[in-house]
Amino acid sequence: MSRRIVVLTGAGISAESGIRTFRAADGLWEDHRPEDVATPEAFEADPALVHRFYNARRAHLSSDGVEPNAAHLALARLEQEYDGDVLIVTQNIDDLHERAGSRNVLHLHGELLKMSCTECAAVRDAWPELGVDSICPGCGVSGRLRPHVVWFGEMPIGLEGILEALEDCSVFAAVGTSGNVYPAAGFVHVAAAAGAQTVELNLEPSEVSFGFAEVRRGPAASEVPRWVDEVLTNQ
Ligand code: BJW
Repeated sequence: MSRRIVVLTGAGISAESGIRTFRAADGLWEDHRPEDVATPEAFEADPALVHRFYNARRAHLSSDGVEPNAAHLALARLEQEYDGDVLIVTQNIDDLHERAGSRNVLHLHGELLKMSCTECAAVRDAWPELGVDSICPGCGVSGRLRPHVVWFGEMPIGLEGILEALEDCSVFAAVGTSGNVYPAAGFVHVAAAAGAQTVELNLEPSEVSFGFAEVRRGPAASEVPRWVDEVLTNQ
């Protein structure tokens, strides 16, 4: 088996950086019903609302005080110091792993700082504000730009490569994800079936905790550095 660690991250890893999770009582979707903003149908029905939601999140991500926390930094250190491969598969659309120094990062659900064009399919860095009249700089068509994110019913990004990595990893860790959303929630089963050690790091039990050989409870900014230290010490 390869010396490969796959780390799946979710909204919980960015909570201590000041980015709200989705499903907490005070979460992002407290103010917005998921079906109002996180489906292609919602975007078609009310693109202005969906653009406002993502424009606000983009502005927040770029605001002072939103920085990688100790969990992001520890995963970057893991990639630098582990004698093997480290792949971060994040469901998060923020760029905090990259800002922490991680290089091998796949954004399963897209990236907030990118936009795509439904006319010409080009993906580019997003402007701070997108709107219903925005014009694609590639094809020149108006009203076809959208946030480069994966909504319910859409195909996650990079799934084939992720499944290959899961089928050939020695360790699988999931950090700060509730296990509500597939296919990510099923990754632990793929890794476990392939013989990987599995560990969940989360403040609370997730919907798929039962699938992990080990669970560690606590805030990511404390638990992840502790786990990374152990992995590097025992490698
Ligand atoms: C802390 C912490 C701290 C807090 N420290 N921890 C029935 C069965 C199986 C699948 C389906 C089904 N019915 C429908 C589906 C498919 C559907 C799905 O899963 N639906 C469910 C509702 C059941 N999935 C899809 O449609 C996906 N596509 C798809 O399936 O394509 C077809 C296909 C794929 C593969 C094979 C064949 C076909 C697409 C899903 C797209 C999800 N998109 C979103 C929005 C992205 C853009 C945006 O950000 O706005 O992605 S939804 C939202 O949920 C977002 C997140 O990435 C995702 C996961 O949320 P996450 O990260 O887990 O956050 P929370 O808030 O739920 O949890 C936070 C956790 O952190 C909690 O556990 C806390 O305890 C913890 N925490 N503070 C540590 N300090």
